[in-house]
Amino acid sequence: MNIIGNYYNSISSDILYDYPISSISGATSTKTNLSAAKIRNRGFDLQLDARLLTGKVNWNFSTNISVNRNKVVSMGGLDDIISTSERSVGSHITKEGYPIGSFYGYNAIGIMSKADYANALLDREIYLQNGNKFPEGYELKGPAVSSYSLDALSYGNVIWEDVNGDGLITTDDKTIIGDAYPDFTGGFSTSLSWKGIDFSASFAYSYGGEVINFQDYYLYNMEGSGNQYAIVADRYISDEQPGRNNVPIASRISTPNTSLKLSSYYVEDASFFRCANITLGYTLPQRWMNKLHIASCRVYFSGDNLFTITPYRGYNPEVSYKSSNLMPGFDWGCYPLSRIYSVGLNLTF
Ligand SMILES: [Ca+2]
Repeated sequence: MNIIGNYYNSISSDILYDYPISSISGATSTKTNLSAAKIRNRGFDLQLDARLLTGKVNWNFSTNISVNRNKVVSMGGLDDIISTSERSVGSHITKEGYPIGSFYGYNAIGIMSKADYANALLDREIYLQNGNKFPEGYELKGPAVSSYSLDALSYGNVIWEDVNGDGLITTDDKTIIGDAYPDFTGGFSTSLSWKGIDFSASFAYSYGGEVINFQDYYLYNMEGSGNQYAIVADRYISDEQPGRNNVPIASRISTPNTSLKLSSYYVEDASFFRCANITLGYTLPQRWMNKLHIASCRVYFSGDNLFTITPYRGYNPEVSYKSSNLMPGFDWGCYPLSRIYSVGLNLTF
């Protein structure tokens, strides 16, 4: 049996960054050296290999687990970097004290009931009377909203967290709502052989990573313009029929709800357990081969990506649509992993 462990604590500096510049110059970014910025990666890997049986039956097993924590230690005097992904939505932030490219958006904290709505109308009166702002020290009766215009207010809308506590939901209320980095990842594999038969299987898993499932932009907007996830059947209709899972009311105008706001609604658990490969082979007896002047002959059947168990609603929890390090874990309808079945014959002369 073999056990290998590695611990590392690595600080990267002299980081290259594509600094955005005005496109009038003919380019949209220029490579800059962020000499004072510091990124830390800290973690450990553990690998265990075991020969469980040797002799007539050979049985091996190996497993590994990796834990990595990524953190921007210093931006080197630079402002936070907000990265814009699709539909001009700023979806990721790189900020001191947090992992690179953390998810950036609004935090959904509930659904507005009819009582909340009535209170928001009371707040609205004060807001309008005071010249489209609240008096100093005013305490909201209802939830904070992004607009006190009547057509934007409705029960069944999402209640957003008023992060800066100013009584209105504005871009200043965007906050860190997750990140793509798993708590730990790993895998295990086993191989078994007996007489001419060989069998191997390998599995991979990842726990605690998240993905911005931006397909929600269309599939979860309830605007009536396209197919939706099945979960929207359980949406809020009234206080008597509140639905489940905090799905807001359907609306042709989605402004106050999910579509226009990158929010915690988009962030999904991307933990998974995947069967990466299973192979079954058979090496034909040597005495048959000798007659045919063949050194060896093995037939095999192999399957890749046979199944993935995941709570993630998209196709592939390991998705990365944006190739930028600053925008990890973003899904915009990426192609799923292929499940591959192969049948083969190995001949050696
Ligand atoms: Ca606010």
